[in-house]
Amino acid sequence: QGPYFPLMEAIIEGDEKAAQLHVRDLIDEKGVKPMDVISCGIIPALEEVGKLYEVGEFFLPQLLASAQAAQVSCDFARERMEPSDRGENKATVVLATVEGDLHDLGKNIVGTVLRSYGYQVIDLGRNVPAQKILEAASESNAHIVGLSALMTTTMEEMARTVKLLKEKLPHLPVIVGGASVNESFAKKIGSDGTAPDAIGAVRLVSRLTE
Ligand code: B1M
Repeated sequence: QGPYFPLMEAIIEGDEKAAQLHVRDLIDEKGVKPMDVISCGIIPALEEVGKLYEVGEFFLPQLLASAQAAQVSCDFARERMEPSDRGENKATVVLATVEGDLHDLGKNIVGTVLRSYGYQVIDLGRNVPAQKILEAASESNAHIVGLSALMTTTMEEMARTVKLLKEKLPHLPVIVGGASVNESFAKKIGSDGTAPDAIGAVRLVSRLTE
């Protein structure tokens, strides 16, 4: 039980409307910070959904419904966020989930938190070809690129994307993330680092763009 329980339950059940109502209640009525709603309510609910899927209790349609409820909840929380540092000239970050990968909930959370810290985020979406990421990074004069991938197959695509970016824009920092990305993989593929979560991503971006 606890204040986040109804929201988590709504996300796990894939009930978009109820999830949105609970997020509103937590933020507008109970005064909970939007960031806390994401890290203590939405992310743990998604972790639970992931476990249910892995043990075969949940199937794809339920996963999709939960993902949708989580996204709607996240969007609502983002609307309520106060940028902590708007006005400061913080770096431009190009974000993308690599080609072949449709998982974007984690990337979206990373984008939300970066924006709330005052970074300018150009989110290219999911299933984004390496060439398109390269073009966007160079046209926007990005200070850093962040790539996300969740599947074994798309981790290979992530490696190819990092390689292309490093060949064409050698001075541009590239960071990577996603459930199965770790420090040694990040290093092996020639990226500038990884972070296990959104706050870690903000710290890394801050360190690499100062
Ligand atoms: Co799929 N899926 N999925 N899925 N899905 C996984 C990844 C899987 C591990 C589940 C499993 O089978 N155990 C498995 C991959 C296995 C593998 O390759 N090793 C899998 C599979 C197989 C598939 C399909 C192939 C299923 C099918 O069709 N048979 C299919 C693939 C489609 C495709 O991509 N081509 C598929 C589809 C889907 C849905 C569409 C239903 C949905 C995604 C919806 C969406 O994203 N819009 C979905 C979901 C929800 C999951 C699980 C259950 C949860 C992922 C998630 O959103 N987690 C996942 C199982 C799991 O991870 N336990 C699974 C919550 C999210 C907040 O965490 O993304 O890790 P995460 O992001 C974190 C950190 O990793 C980090 O910060 C975030 C916030 O804390 N982070 C970064 C992420 N990006 C970062 C970037 C950074 C820094 C940090 O710097 C740039």
